[in-house]
Amino acid sequence: MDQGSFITLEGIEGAGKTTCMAQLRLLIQQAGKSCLETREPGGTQLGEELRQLLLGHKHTGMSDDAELLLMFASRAEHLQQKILPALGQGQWVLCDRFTDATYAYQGGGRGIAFSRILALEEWVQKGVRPDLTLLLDLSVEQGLERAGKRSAPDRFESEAVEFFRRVRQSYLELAGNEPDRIKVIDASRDLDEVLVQVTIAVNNFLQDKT
Ligand code: T5A
Repeated sequence: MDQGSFITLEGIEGAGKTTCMAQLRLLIQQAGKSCLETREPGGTQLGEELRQLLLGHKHTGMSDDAELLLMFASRAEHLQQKILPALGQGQWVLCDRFTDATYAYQGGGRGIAFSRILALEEWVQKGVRPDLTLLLDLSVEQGLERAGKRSAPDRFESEAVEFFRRVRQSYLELAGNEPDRIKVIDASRDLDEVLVQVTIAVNNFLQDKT
């Protein structure tokens, strides 16, 4: 049986992850692979309920540690119920955000020590990490403008611009540390050009796999 791969999309708000997911799925399917499309926080019934708590405005003053632990609670369930079974069956898993988002938002954005996040990552993921991550990078101003046109701000989108600058910076540092896994896509371009970059990165990955 073909071995599946785990691909994630990352970036600040409005970077175009949802828009690029469709292209990603198309490329993987055209390569003859069966795939599972999912997202974090969420992806399972429990995860989607946690997502509502995390993104909604009911718990605006939630502590940073509670937020971090809820992200990993959602991830633990997601791995056990969906991601690991799919990979085990040779499926390709395409996930809108994963643990890089935790380093960027809870680490860079909120200021939680990376060592704490690493401890949770090791505990919950037991070595499972994405094989390829596409980081859609653009300025905070452009991202928030795009996100603002799409819908009313959620709990994260209500943060100050400085928060997102730290998130973006953290993402770029993660990419700098792992250039083989994390491919930076210039998401400030027109959609057509962004999709070309996504296609090149995915095709290179598919070629390396075979
Ligand atoms: N979070 C998540 C954490 O804090 N820690 C974690 O561990 C995890 C997993 C999740 C939130 O949770 C946080 C981060 C997030 O704040 P989300 O809904 O997954 O929320 O993430 P968002 O970033 O809010 O998702 P968005 O839908 O806002 O952004 P996307 O998906 O990146 O952007 P998209 O594709 O919806 O595009 C936004 C708009 O821009 C247009 C689209 O048509 C759309 O209208 N657009 C473009 N316009 C012009 N040119 C382009 N190239 C365009 N690309 C897209």
